[in-house]
Amino acid sequence: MSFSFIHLSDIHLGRPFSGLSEYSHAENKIDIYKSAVEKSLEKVFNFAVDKKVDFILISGDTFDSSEFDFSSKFIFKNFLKKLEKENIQVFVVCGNHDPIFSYNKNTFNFDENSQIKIVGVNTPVSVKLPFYRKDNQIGGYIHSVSFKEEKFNSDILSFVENIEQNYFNIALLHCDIDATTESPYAPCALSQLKDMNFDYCALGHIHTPQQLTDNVFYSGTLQGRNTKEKGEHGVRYIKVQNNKVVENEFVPMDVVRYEELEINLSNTNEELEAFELICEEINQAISSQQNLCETYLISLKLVGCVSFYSLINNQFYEDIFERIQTYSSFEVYISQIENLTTPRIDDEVLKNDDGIAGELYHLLENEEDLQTIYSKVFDDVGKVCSSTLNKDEILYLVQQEAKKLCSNIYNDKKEG
Ligand SMILES: [Mn+2]
Repeated sequence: MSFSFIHLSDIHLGRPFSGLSEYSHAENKIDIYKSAVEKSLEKVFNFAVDKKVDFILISGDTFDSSEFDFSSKFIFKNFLKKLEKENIQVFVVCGNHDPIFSYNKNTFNFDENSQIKIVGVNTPVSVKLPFYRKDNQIGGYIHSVSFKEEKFNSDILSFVENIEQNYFNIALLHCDIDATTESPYAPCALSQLKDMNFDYCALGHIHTPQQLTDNVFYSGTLQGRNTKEKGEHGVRYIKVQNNKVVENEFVPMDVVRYEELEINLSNTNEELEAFELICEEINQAISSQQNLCETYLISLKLVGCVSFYSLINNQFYEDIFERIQTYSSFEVYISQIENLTTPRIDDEVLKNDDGIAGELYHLLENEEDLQTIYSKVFDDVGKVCSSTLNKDEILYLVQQEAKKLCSNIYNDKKEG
């Protein structure tokens, strides 16, 4: 007999998007962010119906704060009611952001006979709850525990009951596995969790999707909300046949995705070229993704030694923020730009420099000296690496690179 379920976590309803620079046009796209989490939940709902899953597990931190705002309450209740209508059971555990007291305080409750179980709210605090397959037979048990307050630092496993033999057993926990932090939330040793022989462990608390063992997973936050939560976010989909997991996959559900990109501008000669390169690299980075997202928030790091250094200023950023949308084939916004470029120094200045930069520059200018160095070093290198470039081409590239090095040495000296 088979059944399937979805594991998601850390929805953090009510949490704002952050990591957007002050002049970022992305900041004005409030409507995108406002609806992002609601839209990802809609995706989860459609996926659940499409896959005809038997139940959904939510591993804590559904709400960002113990003060549930009206809209967050509405979104989540609506999501649960829709699932109830589809006869899909939901098991929710409380997290450190939404401990038991917050559900009671905000009168967010369900009848104890409801298909929706919020552990510790309409069930006892520590539970072994049966879940039902579509044929109304018990498919297995969900072992879970919620805590009353935001802080809890005793071993969580001492509250978890042993597995039911001959059934599929799931641990649904909001916890810190093998945490090294000073005050971890609900600490849990991975080795001990493994010893309890659960068939699947649906964990929450860590926002990056992670697989810890064959059957221990953090599904990660449903929708990234800051630069640290970059890359794909979504849920895990699990299908079980005869008490064995036959499908276990990560399914992206995010509608806004943070990405980080480092772009080297060294080979561009003017700002327009730099702008074109930035657009090109962004498009390339996105189009190479296996699972595309609706909207991207890119954090750019610009590096390299450039001749138009003084032109990389606020106006340049504004132009990128404004025009990126037109030049990109995707819905892209720049969340922030970090400028780590260095200025390319004028040949005249280097020629007259009496330091190492000047010395190196003169060496490069002297074709004979360079040929000598080249013969000494690169002939040997040439023997071991088969390059399609000829000697002159390599020499030219070395010269170009070395001139950038001159600029960097000159800049370093000035800073020092
Ligand atoms: Mn969380």
